[in-house]
Amino acid sequence: MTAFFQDIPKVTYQGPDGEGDFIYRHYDPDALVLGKRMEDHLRFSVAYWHSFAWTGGDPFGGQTLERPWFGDGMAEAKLKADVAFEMFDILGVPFFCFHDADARPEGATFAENKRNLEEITEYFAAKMESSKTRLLWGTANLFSHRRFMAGAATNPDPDVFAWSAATVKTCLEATHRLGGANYVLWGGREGYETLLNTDLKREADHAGRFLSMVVEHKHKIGFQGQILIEPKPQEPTKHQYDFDVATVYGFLKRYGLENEVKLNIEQGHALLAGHSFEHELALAASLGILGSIDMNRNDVQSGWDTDQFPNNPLEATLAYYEVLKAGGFTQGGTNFDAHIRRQSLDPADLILSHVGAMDTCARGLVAAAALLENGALEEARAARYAGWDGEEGKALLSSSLEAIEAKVLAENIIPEPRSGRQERLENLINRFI
Ligand code: XLS
Ligand code: NI
Ligand code: NI
Repeated sequence: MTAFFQDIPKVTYQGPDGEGDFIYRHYDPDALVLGKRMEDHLRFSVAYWHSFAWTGGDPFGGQTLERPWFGDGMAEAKLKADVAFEMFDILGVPFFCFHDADARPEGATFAENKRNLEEITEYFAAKMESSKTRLLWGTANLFSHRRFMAGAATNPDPDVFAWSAATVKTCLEATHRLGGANYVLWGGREGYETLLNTDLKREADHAGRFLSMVVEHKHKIGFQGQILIEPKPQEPTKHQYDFDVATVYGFLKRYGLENEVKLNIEQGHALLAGHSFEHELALAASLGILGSIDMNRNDVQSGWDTDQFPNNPLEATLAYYEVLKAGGFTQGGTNFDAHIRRQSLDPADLILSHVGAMDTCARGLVAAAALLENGALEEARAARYAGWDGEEGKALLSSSLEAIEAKVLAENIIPEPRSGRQERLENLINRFI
């Protein structure tokens, strides 16, 4: 045991009337929701980067957090892993996620990075033997180092493409070694700062080829996890190519990858794209590409990805309603790609941020399940389209403009507008929160 979380007890479910801070009031892993354990529905995951690698910096000031594992060496990387697995155990979370750069020291060469990653991967593997926590997904950080400032797969310099492809190979293999359920690609610098120096067609073709190579390698090594793209519209680049669900679907179709790649959808990114989270989830589900979620919210007043822990049960309800309606997670899960605030210095803050978020999501899941079981929302939706279920409605879709014109004239069709009943449905949702 390290000394970092000393005096912090293991967090367990005590129910809504339990006493104290370090308890779950709603997250009861074994409780059955729609016949499935809550833990198996939500599949919570801790994000290694925000919880253990973030220093508290923002654009106006540097480090505020001081951690005994901050440093460049392998010893620090291992201490970080020790503390991380202690936190997974305190929280009882079933999963974690990491980027190569969060977990291993940065080397001077690619070979050194590869060796460092392999060493830390073995260290993780040893820890996982005595931990219940599994790997939800691994990923490569192809955006922080200055070599990636003009992109990774879409960089104008073939050497950066090569470095990036080689790096993704090592990260996919590390994920495979650790039994990861998914592999994520978030295109942190895949976009542009100015169109004036950018060849859109070439960059898209390179990104398409890059992703195809990832899929080819997945099959070559027998990785069974899902390959996931994480959309985001802007930040850090002015325009990011993986803008939103619709854009990524178009990209996957263009390069013939729509049956190979699914999406990891983040609440905050949806808002940056001018959508709601539930819109992005519903659209991905309707396209058959809903893979996993990053459940971190943005502040509505800020124009950037603040990555806060979720604390709004209504938002969580609407999100899990879409997830449940789509059949729930199979390989995906709920990753907290969220970080504590700049002033949250204490080890306890790190634990309590997750506790609150997990309780919020649990409330959302339970409400969503009850809403789905109640059926009134789906009944209302079905009733709204009922005209299409009859023979006449169906015949219309296999008709022609000419035949339809004749029909409208012959039957003197005059459409009668009907209420969308939005307020009734909003009130209905509120009854389940
Ligand atoms: C950044 C992204 C990032 C990905 C993983 O905004 O959310 O954290 O989830 O690279
Ligand atoms: Ni994000
Ligand atoms: Ni994310």
